[in-house]
Amino acid sequence: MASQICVVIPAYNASKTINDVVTRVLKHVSHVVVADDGSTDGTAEIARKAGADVLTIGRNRGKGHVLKMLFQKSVEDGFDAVITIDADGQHDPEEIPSFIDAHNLHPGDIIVGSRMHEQEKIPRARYNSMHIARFYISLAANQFIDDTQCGYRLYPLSLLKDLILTTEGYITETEILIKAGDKGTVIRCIDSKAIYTDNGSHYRPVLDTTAITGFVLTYLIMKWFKEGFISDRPFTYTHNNIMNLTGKHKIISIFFQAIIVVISIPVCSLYFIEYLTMQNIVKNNFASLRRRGIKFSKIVRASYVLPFVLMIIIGEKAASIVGIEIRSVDGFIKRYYPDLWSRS
Ligand SMILES: Nc1nc2c(ncn2[C@@H]2O[C@H](COP(=O)(O)OP(=O)(O)O)[C@@H](O)[C@H]2O)c(=O)[nH]1
Ligand SMILES: [Mg+2]
Repeated sequence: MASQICVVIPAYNASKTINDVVTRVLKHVSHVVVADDGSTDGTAEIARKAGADVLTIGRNRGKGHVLKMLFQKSVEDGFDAVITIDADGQHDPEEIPSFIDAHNLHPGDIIVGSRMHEQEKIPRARYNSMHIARFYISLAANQFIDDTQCGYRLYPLSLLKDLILTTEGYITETEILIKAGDKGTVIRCIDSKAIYTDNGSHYRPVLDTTAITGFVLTYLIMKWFKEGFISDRPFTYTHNNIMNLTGKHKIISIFFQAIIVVISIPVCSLYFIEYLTMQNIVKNNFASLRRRGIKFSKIVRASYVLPFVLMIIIGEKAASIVGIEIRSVDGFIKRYYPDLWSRS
């Protein structure tokens, strides 16, 4: 029997676009749920009129929180899989059949829309950060994921039910990729159009990027520790891992991640020594890298280069303020944050 699939849309102050998105989505699936948590522009009412089922949450809780509520509702409503699509028109609903086709061929996989093939349409700063993000997130998820930041995805609900998700806001979608990938789930990318409009973003570049970076770095450091000493395979996710335990309390979690980020560079050097010298003693160390032929030196190099990349970006910004356009960082990023799976 074919999977029952619904579309869920987190929407926050999306009154300009939500009618069009819901109407176009309804051409492809019969059930659409929009979750609105405190929009002040009539988003919920417009979505309802367009034919969506609307979940109203009193105050603003962020994209991740709302997504988790949508997943829960979809499970209760008896669906097998959900497609998530943004409310601001950045994804083309005409691509829904491609997601469903990919799901029918690979029902256990997460299907992610990738916009990386349309680099010229993506704002340069965004593309560069997506490039660096996928380098680290792919390592944590045990596979190359072309676009780790796209919100247009299909998730099998049986898989989501089996993950403990502790984050909120914009981190949750990264958390799902990492935890699912580190459990052995295949994350499959299909081409998706890159649409950048001026409908406004709620993403806070410094705050949200810092939060995602903290989560990913902490996960990686814990994963490589575990690979050496506890697990006997490259997949290390377990329900009672330290990220899930600390994640139950926001303050503890922030504190824990802050400490790990501060010590991450010296830890990376210690890991490199362990990688080079202790394979015979710590038998399974860096299993996820060794089995793929990925050299730890490339990860060390990328991590040491990161502060310089940030400095170049700041320098380029300063130069552009006085009218000088420099684009030196793009090549740098391509070189130091490659796809380790296909090129190693
Ligand atoms: N319900 C809800 N949706 C949100 C919230 N923040 C973002 N979204 C939705 O998540 C999607 C992506 O958010 P956006 O701010 O456009 O992020 P960007 O595309 O990464 O810049 C859009 O559909 C937003 O309406 C939120 O706090 N609550
Ligand atoms: Mg957007």
